[in-house]
Amino acid sequence: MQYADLLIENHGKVVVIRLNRPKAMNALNDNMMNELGDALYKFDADPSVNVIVLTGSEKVFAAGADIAAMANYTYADTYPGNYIGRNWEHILNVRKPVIGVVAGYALGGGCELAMMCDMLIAADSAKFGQPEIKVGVTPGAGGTQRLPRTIGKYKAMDMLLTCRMIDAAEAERNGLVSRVFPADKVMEEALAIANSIAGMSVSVAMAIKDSVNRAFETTLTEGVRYERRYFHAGFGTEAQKEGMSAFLEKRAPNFEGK
Ligand code: DAK
Repeated sequence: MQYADLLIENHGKVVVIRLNRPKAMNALNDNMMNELGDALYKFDADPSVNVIVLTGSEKVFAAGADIAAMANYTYADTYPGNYIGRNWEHILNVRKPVIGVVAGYALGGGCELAMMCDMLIAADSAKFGQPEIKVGVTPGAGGTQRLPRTIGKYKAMDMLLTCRMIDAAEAERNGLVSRVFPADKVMEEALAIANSIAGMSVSVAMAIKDSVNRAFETTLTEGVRYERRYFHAGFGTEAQKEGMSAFLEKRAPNFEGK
């Protein structure tokens, strides 16, 4: 599978998608976002893939939306043209786990894309920021919504209004990333984590992802009801029979195809 702005690597049941526009700091443009949507949908539908890793290079995850591409956009190009909405948010439709791995800069739209992943792992070189105000716009892909829900209102306001970047350690302290590794080890560690998830039942992983995401869209009572339906339905699956039998028989479970 060949893309102009992405690199694809297969690691067993894990596929790695790398954003790849090195000359423009992986700035996100229409072609890259169209390709990303295409790749994500293909791997989500591919039974040989259980987990998707989204990353950039060692230097940059993505330095935001492509400023050169959008500098001359008009209101008509963006609102009727559905800029962002038309191709940036395919990732939100992916049902398998998507792990974001950030090394170097994740700025503006790059930080927003990272926040659309299900889990974030960072290299100690990572820097997160929402500097849109400096180029005269508000964030347009969830920066004012996902950031405060993740790190809290006051930290988010600080980042959004002052353009201050936070490093990996601060991002971990504030719950934006779950784990930080030295830059030269981050992909190895991230692949180990992704492979451990890929060894579980893909359908259970998908149900957990769906339930956690539900928590951000509904009340606690409704969210727990939603979770409970998956839990009850789980007793009709091969994954539950295999997982619990394996525990009782003191052997490793085999969730292949379950
Ligand atoms: N877009 C286009 N090109 C970029 C870029 C970007 N976001 N970021 C970097 N580049 C390009 C640079 O122009 C430079 O190109 P050449 O001059 O070599 O041709 C090359 O990448 C290397 O960049 P630097 O020379 O600047 O490299 P440094 O290491 O010195 O600095 C940096 C790295 C990441 C700190 C710096 O490049 C930087 O500050 N970049 C801009 C970061 C930024 O402001 N990001 C936010 C972009 S605004 C909307 C919805 C969403 C959005 C907007 C509207 N609507 C619904 C309407 C989202 C907006 C954004 O994301």
